[in-house]
Amino acid sequence: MEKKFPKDFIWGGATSSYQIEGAWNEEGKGPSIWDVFTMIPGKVNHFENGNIACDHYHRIEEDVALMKKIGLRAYRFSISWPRILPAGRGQVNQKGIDFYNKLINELVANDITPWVTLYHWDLPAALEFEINGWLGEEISDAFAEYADVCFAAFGDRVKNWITINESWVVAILGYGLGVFAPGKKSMDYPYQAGHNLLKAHAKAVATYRQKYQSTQHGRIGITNNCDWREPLTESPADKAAAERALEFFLAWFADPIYKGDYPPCMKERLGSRLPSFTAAEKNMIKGSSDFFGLNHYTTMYAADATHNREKGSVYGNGGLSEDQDVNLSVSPDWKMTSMQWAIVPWGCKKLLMWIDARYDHPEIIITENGCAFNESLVEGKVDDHERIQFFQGYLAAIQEAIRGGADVKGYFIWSLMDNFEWALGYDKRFGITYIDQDLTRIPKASAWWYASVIEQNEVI
Ligand code: PNW
Repeated sequence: MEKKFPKDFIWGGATSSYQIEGAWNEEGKGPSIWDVFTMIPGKVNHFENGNIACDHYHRIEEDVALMKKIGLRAYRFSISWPRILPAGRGQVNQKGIDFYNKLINELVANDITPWVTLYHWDLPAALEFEINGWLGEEISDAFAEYADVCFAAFGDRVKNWITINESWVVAILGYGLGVFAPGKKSMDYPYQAGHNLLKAHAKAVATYRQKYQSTQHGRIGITNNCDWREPLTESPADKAAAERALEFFLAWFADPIYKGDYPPCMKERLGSRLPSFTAAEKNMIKGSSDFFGLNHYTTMYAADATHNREKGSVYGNGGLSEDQDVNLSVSPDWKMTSMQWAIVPWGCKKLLMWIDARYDHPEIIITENGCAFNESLVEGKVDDHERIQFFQGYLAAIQEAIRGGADVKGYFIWSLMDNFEWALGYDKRFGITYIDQDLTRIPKASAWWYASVIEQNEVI
């Protein structure tokens, strides 16, 4: 069987600003909600934080050389909003602009295409205090102002823009379960935050299209995350539950962009708890993504919970499960990563086919996929056979989806390097580069395997 990926397939690695940069209070950077959140005892495992993280801020050359060495063709990173605008709006921090200019220039000089995310969760703390963060009416304009500064400063070299990373995580984990910054707990906030995230995305895209796209010739889109939900049984009730779970996860953010409004099942179940868009807003949001950015990690079974509602688990669950009437579970046969996320490559294929069908064959870029394993270091080498198996499985599943008709155009591994895994701290190692206590980077074996995939453009 033909095992090649398309010739122009994009192979990349991904990171985010707060997880790798460090330099949290250097050269004019303002505090972000993650700087503040990590100061609160009990929020992060071992009371860890991103103050130093991978020290990437001071190691641009070393890190880009590493990317080159392991064969990355594209690099997805995020810009720290409070590094550019320390108070969230108004005054620009030139040192912040200089830092990203240096990084982008280094990438371009090494033939690595930059893919830039504007928001990967490090909201300027000033905006949380002053305008209530993602719950505030003013936030979408503030985001568009920030995006405008970035397009003007970097758009001559950056041709691939992602507005927001994983609105679902921001809304559910940050405003529903309260396990991520800003740590709010509510049944209603997630839907309000989600509404503003969509408006912010659309305003930034409108700014790009009106002011920059015709001269800079780049693309702009959004990245959403979604696990696959497999019906637990063949019963119509469980099949409907799995579909509902996918709608509350992904269609929540993708339907407005591809169809112009929230999924009917969310409107029905949530009633007035789900904000509504004006006609002008619908127009602005519909068609506002040049590609379908997808982060995918795992799969769970979904069962109808209408008569036996269980509360979801706190981390990595299906969102506010009470609103969906879905019970989630895993099979004892599935192998788990150290996140306790099940390894189910066929779920990835099914999700890609679901997206292809529901959104009328969009161009899909997998902007994150990967696994955490706590491999040990033996004589300077990392034993990561489990990671290699993970990538073999998922890449083969992606090939099957492509053969099945899905238009998958790129794949970014999460992550380039071990980094600050949010509320779980540094124990969870997602990197294809192992970072030791002296912040030395050691490529894992899979990095070499991965490079050979890129080299040969095929899965072995
Ligand atoms: C993504 N969940 O986060 C993020 O984009 C990365 O910053 C992160 O390091 C990576 O995946 C691994 O966690 C997620 O609970 C965090 O379902 C939590 C969930 C999903 C994605």
